[in-house]
Amino acid sequence: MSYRVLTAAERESLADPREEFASEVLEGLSQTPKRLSSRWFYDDEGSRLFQRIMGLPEYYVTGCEHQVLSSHGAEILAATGGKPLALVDMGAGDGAKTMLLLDALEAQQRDVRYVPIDISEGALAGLSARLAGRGLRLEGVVSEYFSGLKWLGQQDRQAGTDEARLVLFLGSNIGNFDRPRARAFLLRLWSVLRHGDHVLIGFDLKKDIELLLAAYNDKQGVTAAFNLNLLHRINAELGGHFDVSRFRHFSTYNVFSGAMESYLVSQAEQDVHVDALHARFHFKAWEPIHTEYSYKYLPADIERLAEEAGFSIAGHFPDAKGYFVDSLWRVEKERSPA
Ligand code: AVJ
Repeated sequence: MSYRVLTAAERESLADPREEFASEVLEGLSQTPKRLSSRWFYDDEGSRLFQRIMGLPEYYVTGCEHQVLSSHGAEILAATGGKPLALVDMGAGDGAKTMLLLDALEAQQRDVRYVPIDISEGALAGLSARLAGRGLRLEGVVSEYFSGLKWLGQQDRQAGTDEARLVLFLGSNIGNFDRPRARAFLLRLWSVLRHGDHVLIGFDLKKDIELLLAAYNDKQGVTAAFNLNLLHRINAELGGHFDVSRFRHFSTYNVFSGAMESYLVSQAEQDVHVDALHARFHFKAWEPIHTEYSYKYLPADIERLAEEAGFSIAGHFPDAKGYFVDSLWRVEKERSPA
């Protein structure tokens, strides 16, 4: 018998994102109930649609966080100490919110290195173009979040730097995880950070259900287009034959789990072939595909999550209406996570 161990480079070259999309679509549409993960929303068109969502009058999330960072940005940064800072951005998007923190940093004259991490090289190129001319040390990393963070850790150990780190996970992106997944994600974050580092996490709070329903069912139908774009993406990338007009967006609040849940509902009985998967999927009339969770939090939920993942809370920064909070957590290494 002989065997061969693949090198890291060989393994890397085999991890094809399109194949991952294909296998997740095959798996998700073969199950009952059918599901597709919200992580596939963000192709070029999906990212454009999400930019439009952030500008919608009903989608309060972005405006609230904008207000928090412009009024408390300086306070948040000051709470992370006085050492040179590595500002690590997971999911920077167009960088508009980061810009608010960078403005505050400039005023504090603190030495800063801005490290956005994104799997899309295009996204990082756009970001660095927008931030050019700010006289900022920008060192973007094209990778998955945790590979990027590990790389940063290695780099620090080799160079012996003693920067404080502030990791940003803004915009309620954590809401896409259910509680166990959120906990696992935060524990992983804790494990790659050092004692005394900080994370700033955006949580959307529980609130009047009418406001939630309006935010995920906007009048202009942008959120519907964003959700339906998943089917266009399957058509474009996997040779799918979805007639998108025969599906509708449906988003509702689950009072038991505390999450907005989004679905694509087949409005008729139909079969859909996806060429690249060599598979045909049957839809009963009014059968749903689950596509997204957006979990909403109580302040007490946030505190418990921090505790369970090994962080202490350095500050809660809510918007004026109390719809949203950016929560600043400090990594505690001397006590083990609960
Ligand atoms: C980007 C995950 C924060 O859940 O509110 C917006 C995505 N979906 N409208 C959210 C989204 C529908 C958004 N996050």
